Amino acid sequence: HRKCRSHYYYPRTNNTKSRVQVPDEKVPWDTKWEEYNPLTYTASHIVGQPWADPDITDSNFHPQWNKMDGNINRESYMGVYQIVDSYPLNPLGRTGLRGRGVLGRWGPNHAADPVVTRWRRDKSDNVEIHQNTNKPILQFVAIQRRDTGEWAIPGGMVDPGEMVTSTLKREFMEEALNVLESDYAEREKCKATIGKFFEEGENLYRGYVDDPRNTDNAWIETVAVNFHDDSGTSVGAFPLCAGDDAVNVRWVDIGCDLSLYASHIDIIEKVVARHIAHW
Ligand code: RP5
Ligand code: MG
Ligand code: MG
Repeated sequence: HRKCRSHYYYPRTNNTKSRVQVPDEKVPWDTKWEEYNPLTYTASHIVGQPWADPDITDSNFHPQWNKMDGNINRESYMGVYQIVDSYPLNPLGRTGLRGRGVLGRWGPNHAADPVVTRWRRDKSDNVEIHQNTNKPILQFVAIQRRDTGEWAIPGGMVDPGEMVTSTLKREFMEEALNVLESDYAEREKCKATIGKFFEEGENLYRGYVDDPRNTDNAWIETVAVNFHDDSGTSVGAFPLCAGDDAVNVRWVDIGCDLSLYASHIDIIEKVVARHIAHW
């Protein structure tokens, strides 16, 4: 089985060269660490982007922390986050990097993760049972990320003012069905079928994602929702095609040995429990 993971996901570091390595015991802010003095880094390519905040010191920037700020959601599902010297603090603790890194928003950056599942079936269309656990094998639509090459849930950021339910559908269609490159007729046909399928979802998780892009002052939170095709005749029978920031897409058998991006495996573990499937 997977090595036991602390149920408390400490922010991980990604490009280690620019991050201070934070030992687990020093992650929580209330653990004293006088010498902690990480780099402050905000990627140049995000400055001025419509989806990015200005710098904290910008005189025109008056963010409303811990609430809806116009059509930007600056509330955290983890509770009220602290503001120290005008900077919002990552609710999980130290990440080894200050600033925004590659994230657009100071504080929470809201994402949505559609977990589309079906049962694995054999040639005679019977649901396959795993011999070790005697439980049915669940599959989910996974994409391979362009940035890290890791397999992941086809999630994406919630646009300002966008409903999470729309983000879930939009990101799935962009990354797993490549609608951005389909013609108008195909896109409308896809929206009709998918629209119906995405009407009924089950909330799996709302909260912090242990994403390698997280920093001390900017982090990703998500709403993960399961859309299950029990008969396998709806989206389960759709031709998948990777698009946008996904370079590959496929139905992946779910099991505890899966290695997935960020803390996605923990979201997948919740969908297993929901369907009493093999793990
Ligand atoms: C993860 O990053 C979220 O769980 C979601 O899957 C994804 C959103 O970021 P992009 O896919 O837009 O990079 O933390
Ligand atoms: Mg996307
Ligand atoms: Mg994405």
